[in-house]
Amino acid sequence: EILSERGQAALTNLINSDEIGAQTHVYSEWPEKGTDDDGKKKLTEQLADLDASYPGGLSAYLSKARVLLKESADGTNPFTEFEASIPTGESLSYDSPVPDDHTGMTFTQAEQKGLTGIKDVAFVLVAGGLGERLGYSGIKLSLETNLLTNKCYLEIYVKYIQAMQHMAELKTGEKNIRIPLVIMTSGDTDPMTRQLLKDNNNYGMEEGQISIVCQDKVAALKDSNAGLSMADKWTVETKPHGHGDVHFLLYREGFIDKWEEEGRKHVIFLQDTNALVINSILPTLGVSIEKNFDMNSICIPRLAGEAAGAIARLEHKTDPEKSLVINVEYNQLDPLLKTQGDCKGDVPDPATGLSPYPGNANNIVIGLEAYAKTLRGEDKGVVVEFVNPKYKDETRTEFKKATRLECMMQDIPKLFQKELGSEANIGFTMFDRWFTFSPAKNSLESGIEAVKGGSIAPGTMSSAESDKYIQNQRKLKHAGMDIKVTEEKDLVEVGGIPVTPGPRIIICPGFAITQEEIVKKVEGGSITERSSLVLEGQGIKIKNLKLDGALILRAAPHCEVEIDGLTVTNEGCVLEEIPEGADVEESVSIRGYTMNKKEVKEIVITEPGKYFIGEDGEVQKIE
Ligand code: UGB
Repeated sequence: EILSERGQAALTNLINSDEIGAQTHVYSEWPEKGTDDDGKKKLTEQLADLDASYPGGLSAYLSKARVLLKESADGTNPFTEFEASIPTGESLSYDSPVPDDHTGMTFTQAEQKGLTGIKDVAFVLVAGGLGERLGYSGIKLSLETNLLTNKCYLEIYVKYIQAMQHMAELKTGEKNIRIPLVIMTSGDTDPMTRQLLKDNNNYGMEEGQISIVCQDKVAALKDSNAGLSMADKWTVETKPHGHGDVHFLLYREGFIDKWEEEGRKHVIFLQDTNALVINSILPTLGVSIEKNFDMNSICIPRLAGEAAGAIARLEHKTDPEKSLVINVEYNQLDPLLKTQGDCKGDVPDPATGLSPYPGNANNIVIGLEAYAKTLRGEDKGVVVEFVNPKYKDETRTEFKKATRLECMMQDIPKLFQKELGSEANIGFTMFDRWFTFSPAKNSLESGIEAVKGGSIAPGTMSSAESDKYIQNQRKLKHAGMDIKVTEEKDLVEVGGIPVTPGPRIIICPGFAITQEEIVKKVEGGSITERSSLVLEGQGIKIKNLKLDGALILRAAPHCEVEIDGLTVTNEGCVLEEIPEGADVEESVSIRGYTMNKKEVKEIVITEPGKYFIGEDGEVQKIE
């Protein structure tokens, strides 16, 4: 009678389902009533929570785990029935006028097509990962994407969505278009994510426009019988379940019904630390609309051996109905490829020096209609799980440390296939790497090691920042500016990581999100290599800029600013390496440098109106 009703029920469930006695260490040998009663209550409440948070309850979780752990111990290859081949998909290049073979659309056309669908999208940002590899104890969303604007990842994503809203309003003539954003957090990231939003007034998003769903951790398992791992006598150890939780959470929390009622058509999934990917959203959406894709993954050319999944066509050896296009995770690709074809594994194609398989940036555009149908099916959005125990020895019975079931959001094609059969229309769209992919995932130390080992994609905060600048160099060059684009050979090492010597350019989503806009807003001009430039403001048009130093141009909404011949020469900004062993904050040490803003010309216009700025930088109000 010391236990609550739900605690008692959860305990009874566990005992009744424990046919093989794998959980006796949890419920037997309890001390007498009166001793440790609080512990007993705490444990049974936790069992009840674990029951409630997993579809089918804890007993379903444990019986799935037993099956998967047995397969793992037996060394069962999950791909025995399949043969991987290189899939065909769409391919778009920012500065190529050549249309894609399948859709017949160029990049520009795909982007324009995407614009027709932006009013009806919803965004989902998976941000439950702690970023242990990055060596950062804060949330990854709070990391500054670059030191020129100091804007963090979350702000970049929000500003992008706001810029989309603005475009949608211009396109449709409708007012107050609001695109929803759901952030999936975990126990590790939830309080800090909420705090970040609160401290920044939701970055200007309306009350209720951002929703947070928090994924629960799952029970950790100590052995091949799926025995629960105990942190102490009265606490089950728990571990993260992976980003695959996002699907069932969106379903369970009612977002799917709500979005359907609102007439939305696509759901766009983003990861936490890849600021480049926002460029690819519109053209990918355009391809999804054109090809009526139920799922469309944003891809990049993959480096062999890289820690990015590969999109593959898995051909079922006997039943073509079961063949599908899906991500094969990086740790599974090499063993799979070693069992087929030339058996060489995850190696580069000698012709290109790259993996022949498209790299999965894991940002996905999903069609809501097929998604809703799939989520309402038998599995309710619980994607196929896997288990990856690290065994103590060859006997494959004991683990080095507790394991758990995991799941990945990119595994949803299996559910699409189950619910929609061969009707499931799944594809991918490939972009240039410079345009789409440079996540911050690794610590500076491991990045330096990777560079020493010959990697050109160390995946550090500093390489992510540098790649952002290089991308914007290319965009301004494409718009006709005289500007040097940093090539691989031009990179300079700062803090042990090769980065661009400059110019450092940030084009904020609030200036432009499409190629068409940039081309319309930028004309002529030149920027020297040591320069830094920030452009922010929908109404800015910039002609014949001559920049040798640092310039920040910002204009609030409803400001039209015409700039012609503006000439800026000053000391600018320089990167300064942090001396080894210096006592600096974590957010600084993960980069290995700071930015000294020695002299910066800053033009900020806040009052609505029309303005002109000429050679001397004087702001003249015209209307
Ligand atoms: N995440 C969660 O929200 N919850 C979790 O429980 C775990 C993660 P990682 P990884 O693009 O480079 C993915 O850890 O292992 C969020 C793809 O699987 O960064 O690098 C987390 O916050 C892989 O195919 O993933 O692998 C983050 O936003 C490849 O494409 C996201 O999920 C690779 O990314 C990814 O988490 C890549």
